[in-house]
Amino acid sequence: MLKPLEIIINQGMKIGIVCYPTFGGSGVVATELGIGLADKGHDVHFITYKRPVRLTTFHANVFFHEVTAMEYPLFEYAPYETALASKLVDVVKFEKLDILHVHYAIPHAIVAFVTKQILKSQGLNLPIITTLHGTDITLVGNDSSFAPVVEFSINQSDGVTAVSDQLKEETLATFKINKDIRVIHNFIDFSRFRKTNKDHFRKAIAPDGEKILVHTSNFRKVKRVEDVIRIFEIVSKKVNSKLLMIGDGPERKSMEDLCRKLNICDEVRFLGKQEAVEEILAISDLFILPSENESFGLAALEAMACEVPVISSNAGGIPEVNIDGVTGYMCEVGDVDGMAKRCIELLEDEISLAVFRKNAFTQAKRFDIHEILPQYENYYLEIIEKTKQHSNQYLT
Ligand code: GMT
Repeated sequence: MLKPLEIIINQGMKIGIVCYPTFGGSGVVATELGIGLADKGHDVHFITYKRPVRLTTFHANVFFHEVTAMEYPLFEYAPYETALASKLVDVVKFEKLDILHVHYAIPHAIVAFVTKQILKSQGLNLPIITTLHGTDITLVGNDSSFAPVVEFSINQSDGVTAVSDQLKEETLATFKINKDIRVIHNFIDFSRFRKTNKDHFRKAIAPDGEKILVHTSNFRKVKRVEDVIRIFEIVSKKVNSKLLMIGDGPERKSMEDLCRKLNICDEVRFLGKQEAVEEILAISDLFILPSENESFGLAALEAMACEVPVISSNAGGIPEVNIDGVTGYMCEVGDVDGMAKRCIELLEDEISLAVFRKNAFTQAKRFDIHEILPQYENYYLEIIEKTKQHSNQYLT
């Protein structure tokens, strides 16, 4: 089944990608990666329960296979994992995939392992790669209801990547891992995320020349959205400003209530989920990310690519993206006063703000998709080759 490497290199790879199709960072990274690989001539097959939200345009090399788990009165929850594994077996065999890349360990890594075992019983050897994104290791993955499966399935993957050095270290500290973990940082597509002139839009949001602060997230506890509001409340007393809140999630309602209580509703706009985040970033002056934990902070990188400096916590992998005193500022988690003070400092000093804007862009360039994509391609080839050698060992 495994083709010679020269043929794969010449013809392009046939890659299966499994991810969450939602607005979450892991799904966004997986989708952008797949599109980027398809642009380079590989065939990319997305296998998931819904068309990924960022997969908006037609691409000749991109295929989407929808997974549907059959409903049956006996099932309180439709068994998605079983349906996904069955779909994967079918797609791998029919489309002759060279490799399967799953994003977010739960439940995708164990489903990939099961798929591999089924194919093995039919004489096929499928290389599988798992990319760890963050909460699949930290908040969720280390919970005792998931941990044994997460550890086992990571160890059973032929290749494992993490989106930051810090996430790799955290994985090694949390689980007994006998696999080498390759760090391949998240990336950004500058053809989409760049500063464009949206002055008309800026005038609509901030007609009196107010500064614009912005936050994007899934509004979960881990994002500490309340800190964003409290930071803004302090800032708005000193600097004429507006706050744009992008995204949706469990904390949104209570945050809207908090804005009412603080009497800042006229200054804060909740925009909900947005497809064209880059248009809002293009008119923003500062990005706020006070997260409790963040393996990387893709939202911060998207802001920096649009020349928006970041005021953040120093949690997890954020320091690998935001450089304190250069591309923005970092404070301890929960240091609302500290973050507000840094916001005011920058917003009141046009010259520094302009320098930080340029620095943010320069730092974002390090994560240009064109730099990171070849790292994935090379890693795929390395794992395909290793898997082949491994199966030859058993055949001889
Ligand atoms: O936020 C999550 O619960 C999971 C995940 C997601 O799908 O949004 O986010 C993680 O993956 C992103 C992409 O690799 C990273 O940029 C985020 O930092 C990371 N979130 C956390 O670690 C909380």
